[in-house]
Amino acid sequence: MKTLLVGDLHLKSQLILPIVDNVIKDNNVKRVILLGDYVDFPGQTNNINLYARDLTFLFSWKKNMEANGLEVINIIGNHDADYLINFVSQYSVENIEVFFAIKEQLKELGLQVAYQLNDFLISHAGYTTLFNPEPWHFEKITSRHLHKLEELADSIGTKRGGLFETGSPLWADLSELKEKTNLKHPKQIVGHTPQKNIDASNNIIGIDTFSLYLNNHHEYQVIGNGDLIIHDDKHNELTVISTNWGNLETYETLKKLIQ
Ligand SMILES: [Mn+2]
Repeated sequence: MKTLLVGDLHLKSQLILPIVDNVIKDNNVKRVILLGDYVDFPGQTNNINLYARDLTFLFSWKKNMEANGLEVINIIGNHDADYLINFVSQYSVENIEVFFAIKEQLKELGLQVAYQLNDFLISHAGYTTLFNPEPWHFEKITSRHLHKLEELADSIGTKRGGLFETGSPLWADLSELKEKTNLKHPKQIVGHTPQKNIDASNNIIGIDTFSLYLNNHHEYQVIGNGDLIIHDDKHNELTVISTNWGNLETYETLKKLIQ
């Protein structure tokens, strides 16, 4: 059975999931794992229409996939966790009523901290020596997990401006994860740290290839090439799939979406 893994979406579901749809069809994918950070977009913290439209699109996409017999796993990212624990950060949506509406929408998605895919441990940012997977990490997050989720959301490593030696599975920078990999889990696939492309030759694989940044002229630029990765459990094999992310159409559609 084939599983497709997709990096951080950051309110670009409407742009990325149609690309994902094609890859699913072409490769007979039966399970999709989204690696978290569904919300927040640099420079768009006041764009409540973007939040509303994109989360609605993501939610109906998931329902549609499930209706067609596919399994969709939603990993939680640090941006999503802030909403669940009522922490309004500098990159959260600014309108407080919208903040709570987004929190409810995220809860509806059914988020979890980690997923075990054969011998690959999947999470938003990865398990370093300071963190071990706990049973609740593999369950859908409910209100009784929020206290523990808060601990993960507060554990930020020095590479991301925190005080911890490394970040939690919501926060670890890819360099922290590579330097201090939890040796009980040598093979991990993560998002969270923007990558130019996916390099599947390492045991620690970063797949955040859809992230954008604002350049000096206040224009959005892609960082990565939109690579996706498929796991086939027949031979426990990974295959990198390239996409047409970052072409002219990407930028044109993006302009329309953020209006
Ligand atoms: Mn992140």
